[in-house]
Amino acid sequence: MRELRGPYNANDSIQFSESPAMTAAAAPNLLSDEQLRVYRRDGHVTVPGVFTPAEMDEAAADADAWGAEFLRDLDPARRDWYVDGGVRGSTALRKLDNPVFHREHYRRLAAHPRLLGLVEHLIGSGVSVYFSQIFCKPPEGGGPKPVHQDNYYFGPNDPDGLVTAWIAMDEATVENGCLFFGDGTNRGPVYPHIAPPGEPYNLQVTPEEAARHPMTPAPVPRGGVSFHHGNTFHQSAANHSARSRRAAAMHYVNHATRFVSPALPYDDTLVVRISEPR
Ligand SMILES: O=C(O)CCC(=O)C(=O)O
Repeated sequence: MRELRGPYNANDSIQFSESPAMTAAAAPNLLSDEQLRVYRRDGHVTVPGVFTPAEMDEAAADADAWGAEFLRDLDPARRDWYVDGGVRGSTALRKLDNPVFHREHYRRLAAHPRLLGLVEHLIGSGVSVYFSQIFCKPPEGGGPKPVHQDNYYFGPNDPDGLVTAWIAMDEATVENGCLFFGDGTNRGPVYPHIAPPGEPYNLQVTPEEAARHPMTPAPVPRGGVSFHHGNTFHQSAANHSARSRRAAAMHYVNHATRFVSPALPYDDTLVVRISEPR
């Protein structure tokens, strides 16, 4: 899959400048001991209030504007990858790839000190966003994402060197398709994945393996961030509500971690360096 080149240049240093909307929330820069314990035990932890409602308004507006442009210019050969097949009566995007590379707004979000502190607490200081995605999960049919492990998709050399920060731009509930996690699967192996015919992007663990692991819902308030380990089983249901469930997933790695055996092609020239080791 060819990527559009974005505006990011690896020599750019990311300067975080606070816009008026980026000042209000409390600053949970570090996880508490309890949050860290939960992450290590369950493979995921939810931190509310990382971003303000105004920050989420700006991020969602940027995603919507980019999405409209992207859909207008979308090559028909790539529609299956990006258009949500579950939504009837209109054309809605399922996802957008690499917002951190392509969009200045998401680059600033990825480097925001309130988020960065939490990420570095989990994987160490000095991090990059190797890949990022906006999951649109549109109302009235936004499709499900079956049970999978990010480390199968990414194949990192160090399974603990990657964490996904999933930012809730809308409140994510069971009704509109929040994530569900297999608690403790972070401490198990990465399992083989399969993809349905014609859906190479839809890698998932086998139904037999999925059935062995109970999945628990993890609702996230708007502006909260759900962090998950790359081995943790997760999935989301379809959105049959009237509300959208937009989320930005940023896949951070520390600087010792590379995607060495990825299941899909990831272009490492699109990696965005966010911070230096201290
Ligand atoms: O947002 C979703 O529904 C799927 C998210 C996901 O799979 C991820 O962030 O790794």
